[in-house]
Amino acid sequence: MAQKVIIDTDIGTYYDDAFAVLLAVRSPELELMGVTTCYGDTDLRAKIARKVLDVAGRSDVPVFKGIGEPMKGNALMFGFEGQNILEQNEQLKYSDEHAVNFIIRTIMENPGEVTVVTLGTVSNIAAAYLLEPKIAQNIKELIMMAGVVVPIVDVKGVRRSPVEEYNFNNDPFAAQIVVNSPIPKVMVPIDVTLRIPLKPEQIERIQQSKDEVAKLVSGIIEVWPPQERQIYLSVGIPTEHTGLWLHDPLTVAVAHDRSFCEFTKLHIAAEFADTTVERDMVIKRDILRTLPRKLPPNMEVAVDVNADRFTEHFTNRITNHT
Ligand SMILES: [Ca+2]
Repeated sequence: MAQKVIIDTDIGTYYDDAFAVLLAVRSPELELMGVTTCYGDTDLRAKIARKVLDVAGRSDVPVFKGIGEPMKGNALMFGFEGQNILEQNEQLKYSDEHAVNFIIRTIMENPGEVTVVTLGTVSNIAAAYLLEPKIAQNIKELIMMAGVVVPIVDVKGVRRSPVEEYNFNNDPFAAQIVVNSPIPKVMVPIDVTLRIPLKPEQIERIQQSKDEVAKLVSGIIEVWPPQERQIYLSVGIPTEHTGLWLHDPLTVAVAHDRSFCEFTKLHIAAEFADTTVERDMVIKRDILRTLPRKLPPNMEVAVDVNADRFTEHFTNRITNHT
């Protein structure tokens, strides 16, 4: 039987959420029950998700708008926000039900069966847990693309991954609620997902495919690299490290096949720790870190990935090539 899954996403901030939703609809191992949106303009995100699902021939999968504002502070916005996905003045209708309500209702109606995959902030799942703590006993598991466990430093000593991870830090108090909750958790951190860029040959196969889903992915690939370069420049990461990383698709895939990654059980604390921000040479005290502790494990954490196997799996599914 296919694994029931809800995808909670900040689709539009980055290219790979759309890739992840498309991989999910191309995975017969998954039953996509709904897509919920988080972070910033969640109405726009719901429209992008609706469009992506419609193009993929999955108008039957409902989309729900969720929480855009973090519990404290403001949402930072950047990204391509639907370029080459949405057309001007397009009318796109999604569900009237709130994302948080949908998440609670779906978990409680299907006890032990629903996996929630978060690909952005964990604002919606934190709110769902506060409103109905019993979701912790009724969810199958929560799989989060979030956190950094072992920051990557390359042979030249240049740090290739941030120590502050974007999804948790865009709503850090929600992240603390979720990490400290009894919800069964799996974390796929960015130091693992930065090991899986699409290879040039795989990008070419997607771009040459006549498949509708592959064409949509190609359209996104067309607009993304120049923007990614801008983002890297703005945060002080060397631009030679830009790539088409598959952060969110990998997180979706482990919902049905854990063997794409190597997992270990760890205790991960979500704490505001003094952090040196190298580009500014300042110490910041408001960065949420995900720090391993010598305590009883509170989650499963991906520590490695079979990059060749996963990038091939993604390319084959997107081009409908089995
Ligand atoms: Ca995302």
